[in-house]
Amino acid sequence: SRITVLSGGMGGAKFLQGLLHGIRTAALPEVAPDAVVTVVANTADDIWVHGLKVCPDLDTVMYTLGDGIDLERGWGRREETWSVRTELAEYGVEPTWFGLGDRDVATHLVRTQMLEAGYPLSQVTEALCRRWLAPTWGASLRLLPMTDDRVETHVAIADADSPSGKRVVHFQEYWVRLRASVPAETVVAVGMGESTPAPGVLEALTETDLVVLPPSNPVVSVGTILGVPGVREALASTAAPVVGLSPIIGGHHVRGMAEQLLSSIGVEVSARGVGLHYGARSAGGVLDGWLVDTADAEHVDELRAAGLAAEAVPLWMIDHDATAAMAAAAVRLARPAR
Ligand code: GDP
Ligand code: FO1
Ligand code: CA
Repeated sequence: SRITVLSGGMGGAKFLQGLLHGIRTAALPEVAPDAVVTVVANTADDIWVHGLKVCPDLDTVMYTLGDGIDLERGWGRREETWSVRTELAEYGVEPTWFGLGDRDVATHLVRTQMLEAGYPLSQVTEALCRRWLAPTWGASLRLLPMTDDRVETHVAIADADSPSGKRVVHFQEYWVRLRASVPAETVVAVGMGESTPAPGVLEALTETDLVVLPPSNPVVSVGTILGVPGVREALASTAAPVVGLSPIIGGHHVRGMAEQLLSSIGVEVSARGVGLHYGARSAGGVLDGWLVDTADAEHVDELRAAGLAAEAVPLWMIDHDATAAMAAAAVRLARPAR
């Protein structure tokens, strides 16, 4: 079996942990233990800081599945030290609000050196994953950036001092410095229109047995992957079923800033709103099936009426078994009722 997952950072990584656990423990109906999982990760969170290219979602997936993640923070390395960050702050070098751990800096140095030597991001990622994923997962797990081109999410916020009344900040500043505490007037992925899918991405969508949209941020994680020219068309045409899981439970995100971003693009902050936003493939959208939490069971009929196979199951990723059960529900939803 081949399964392709479109992922952001923490939410996608947590889902992947459960999916891989489910595969390994044969907890997924009719999914062979030697199934191959391909992750297509969002790269629009990427930021150049202190001359280094930082790829938060790629690194969160890589560190999480390579068991190097700091589980508390949900990003960066565990057993981290912050000497470089402190020294940079001593020099008064901005941005001081974006913390780079010492161990994490090594990843960015390797990535930046390879990029500057001319290697595309997909080959850089493959090289980093030889350390982080290959020993544990071998050929059963592949991590691909959505594109090798530079795409960055930027957010327009109100700014009384600006003639236009607005100011644009990088997504990382909006989230890390501002904690999404002000409305996102406009969310734009700079460079998206000129980007092309990274090598292997379209094949991962069309030559697979199942595509999963995990409970990642629908706007700045899954939305940006869908925004890469060619991706939506591949999803519309793939023979594989496409199933998603709601990152919104009971009208709220579990963590992060999906509420603010969904509101800024005019999508209702609910399991129903996100499901209808992705839309049924039969109606020009990208989904065949959509899982909502039991708290949102009342939406199931409406989602079905919109052409989606829909079920309400527990969607709290409290541990690997719970997440594996979510993955099993997605697999079951993808299979036409026998
Ligand atoms: P990020 O790039 O680090 O923000 O991570 P993702 O975009 O992959 O995932 C963020 C999303 O994960 C948020 O919108 C959360 O609501 C969602 N999320 C986190 N934990 C859970 C969970 O246990 N269950 C569900 N359904 N969603 C979750
Ligand atoms: N998140 C924070 O809240 N504060 C930080 O200082 C911070 C630094 C950082 C450095 C590298 C990296 O890969 C991620 C980092 N993040 C930090 C998390 C990052 O903003 C998120 O992982 C995603 O970009 C949000 O989707
Ligand atoms: Ca992210």
